[in-house]
Amino acid sequence: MSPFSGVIHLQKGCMNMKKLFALVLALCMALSLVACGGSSSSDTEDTTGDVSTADSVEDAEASVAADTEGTTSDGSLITVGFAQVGHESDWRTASTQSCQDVFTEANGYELVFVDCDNDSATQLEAVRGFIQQEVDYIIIDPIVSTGWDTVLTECEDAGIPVIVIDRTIDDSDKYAAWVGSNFTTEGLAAGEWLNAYAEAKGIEISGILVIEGTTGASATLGRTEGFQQIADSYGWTILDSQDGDFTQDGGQEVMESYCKSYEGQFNVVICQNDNEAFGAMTAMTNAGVSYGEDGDVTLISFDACTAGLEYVQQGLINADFERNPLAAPFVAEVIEQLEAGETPETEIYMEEHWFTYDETVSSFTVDGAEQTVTVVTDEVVEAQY
Ligand code: GZL
Repeated sequence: MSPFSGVIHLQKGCMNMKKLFALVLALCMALSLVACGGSSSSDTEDTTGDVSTADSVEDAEASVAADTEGTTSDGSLITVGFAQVGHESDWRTASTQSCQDVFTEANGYELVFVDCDNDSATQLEAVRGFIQQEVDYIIIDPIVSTGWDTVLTECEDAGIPVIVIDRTIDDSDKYAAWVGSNFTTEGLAAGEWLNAYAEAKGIEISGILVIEGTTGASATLGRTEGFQQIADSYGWTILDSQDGDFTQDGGQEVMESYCKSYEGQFNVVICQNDNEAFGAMTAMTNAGVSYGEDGDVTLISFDACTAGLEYVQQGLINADFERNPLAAPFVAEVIEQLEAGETPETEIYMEEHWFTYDETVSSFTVDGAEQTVTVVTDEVVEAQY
């Protein structure tokens, strides 16, 4: 049943035209009842096919300020449209699951989910579809960081608040809040850990190969920029940096090419997510290249999904830099604030950790800030997303 049949839900700051019209209608009816000396009906009347109205001005105003968790003041479900990047990695699966676990009917939500299959045109189409459906809120994890201002303006005109998670939108600020972490910091941390590790192990870094994430994704841009800064500061040579699209096949394909083109020239491989690292491990094994704690190549990854941490624990991935995918509870908090007429923080940062297989490097600094390292144990793997 459509959440709109028979109800108006009024949220300050996020009223679309249909709801605005209904509120005006309700207020006019209430005022006309008062003006005629008539009494407001004791219960709401369904005045048109698809809305019921408040009994009085006070009721109409009260419902705007209603502070409800997961449902609007009149108990209707809050509809949330989620345009997800795709299904390219373990991290993405956990991100999707987080939203599906939080935005349930039992919690007062109706989730309209679209897997955009890593296609930007599909993602823009999904957001426009949410506008047509007049959802209450839109969540976007943007595949790429540009090309957003036009559709976000359409959301704003429709009175539908947008909440961005994980990756960033860099060409528009027409959204209520962003929930995530700093990709550049992740790249800086990977570089500074590598320097501390190489010094502790007496490794002379000969050549570095990078398998990047999806071109244009802020995750790729930030991790690349951060690590490049450190490489430049220590005079390291990055032999090549190619797009592995955050997938296992992509990582394997790029690494197979690297093993041919740079045989014997590299002793560090940076994969911008775990699934790329899994593919790179297959390619290096097939090419007879050893990696990890006892290998010729130091292998660094990002995301720190459960499977990635299992390889860290085995010493096959030397270090894994986490990105927390469980953003949905933070988004629910933002929605509650908006429902209550409050203004959420525009940037909400999630905690993340750096993992390794042993205590060779127990701590290091990034821009002077002390960083701690978590050694992967069974308990750490068990607790991961
Ligand atoms: C990072 C996220 C990236 C992950 C990949 O926050 O956007 O996208 O690193 C995923 O696993 O594909």
